[in-house]
Amino acid sequence: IAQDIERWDKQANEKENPNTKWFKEAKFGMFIHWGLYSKLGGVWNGKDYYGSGEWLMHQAKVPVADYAKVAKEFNPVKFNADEWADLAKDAGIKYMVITAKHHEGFAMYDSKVSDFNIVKASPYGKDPMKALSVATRKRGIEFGFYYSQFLDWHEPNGGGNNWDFDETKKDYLKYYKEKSIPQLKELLTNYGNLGIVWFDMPGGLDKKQTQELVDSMHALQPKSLFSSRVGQGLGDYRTFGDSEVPATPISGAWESIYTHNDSWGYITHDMNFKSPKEIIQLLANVASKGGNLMLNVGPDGEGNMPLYSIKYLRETGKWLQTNGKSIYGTTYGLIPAQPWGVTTSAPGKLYLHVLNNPRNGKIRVPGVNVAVTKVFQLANKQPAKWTKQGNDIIVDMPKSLNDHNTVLAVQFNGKLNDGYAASIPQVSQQYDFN
Ligand code: H79
Repeated sequence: IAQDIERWDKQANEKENPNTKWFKEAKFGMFIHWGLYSKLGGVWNGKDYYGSGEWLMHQAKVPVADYAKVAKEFNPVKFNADEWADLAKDAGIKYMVITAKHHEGFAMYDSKVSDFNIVKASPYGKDPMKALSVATRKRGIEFGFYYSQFLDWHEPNGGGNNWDFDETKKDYLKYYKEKSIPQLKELLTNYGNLGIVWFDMPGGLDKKQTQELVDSMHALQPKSLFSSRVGQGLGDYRTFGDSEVPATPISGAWESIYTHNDSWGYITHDMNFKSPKEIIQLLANVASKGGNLMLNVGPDGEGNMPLYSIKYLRETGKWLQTNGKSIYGTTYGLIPAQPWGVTTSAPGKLYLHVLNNPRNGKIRVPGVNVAVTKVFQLANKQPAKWTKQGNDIIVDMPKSLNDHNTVLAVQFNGKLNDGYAASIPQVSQQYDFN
């Protein structure tokens, strides 16, 4: 990991990959896990499994033949590409990545490579990915696919299934050659420009073979961004571990991934959805480190988004409508996290994300060694009172606080020193927080 961070930092400093520009500005993505597991909802033979719904086949050690029968009942008649794309748009999402095939091996699109797909093996008989790619792009949202390139529990030579198949007898290269690579080619050929191909869980290939895979895919779409989980230190941007935010700011293109409740794939009995406040604060926290948040939602087997996801994402979008300037197109905050919250920055602007409201109505911002011209509440442009004490500014919190995150914009002339480089300490405050 240390090596990985070093490499990514070096790459970011050396030469900016121009293809990552849109991605770095986007800040907020939607991840969608949708497959046969969505129909099962974390239940097999009447037994509830908690954790990650898309791992059900593995958790319950379901024989391939039994699992394949689920396809015959998979009929997401409620799926409406425009509704999903509208939700993403309303939520302030800038890119969407959906599972074309997860570890279960089922293709959620029209694949000629394997019959184990939604068009051939399911009563639905249509390609939802076609409709979704069109609806998403129509709204100015970048579209991309998740594809499990190594783990495939359906295939005798795919990685990960050790209950039906003997892992030691597998020919992984055969699996890559006959399913993984041809399916990836279909995805990169038949669905227009893909903003992202989200590889996950590498395995079975050495560095040279991984490079060949990347090159052959980039030959089809040079501008498409590949996640670092393609393996062997390759990929166009860095994806952190599942539900991980780095401790310190990181330059370059990177992403944190979280899921809305506790599972990626739909689970009937998981109601632990993050509130709008939690989503907004997570987004601010990730942006304050310089990265993107891709938040996952898990629609059910009929094609319905969970009602909590619809409600909470829309509310997140409302906050972004008036506070989006403090997120989109920003880079990491120039001072470290403070007791009241975190910061993001843009040229001439420091955005204060006040996540904890101080009881005395004042916040202290250290390390502002520039000429401040104005401090105002971003959402309504109301000026805020402030005073300077050395390099600190003390800002009076406005009367109308936002329940989720009150953003104050500090406007200044000149260049604010990078507080991280100058190692400005996190200041302690004498008062407590609501
Ligand atoms: O697609 C999501 C996960 O299914 C996938 N990556 C994200 C984006 C992923 N693949 N492998 N892993 C994550 C790591 C494996 C975690 C596990 Fe478990 C721990 C497998 C079994 C124990 C989590 C908990 C899944 C089942 C129980």
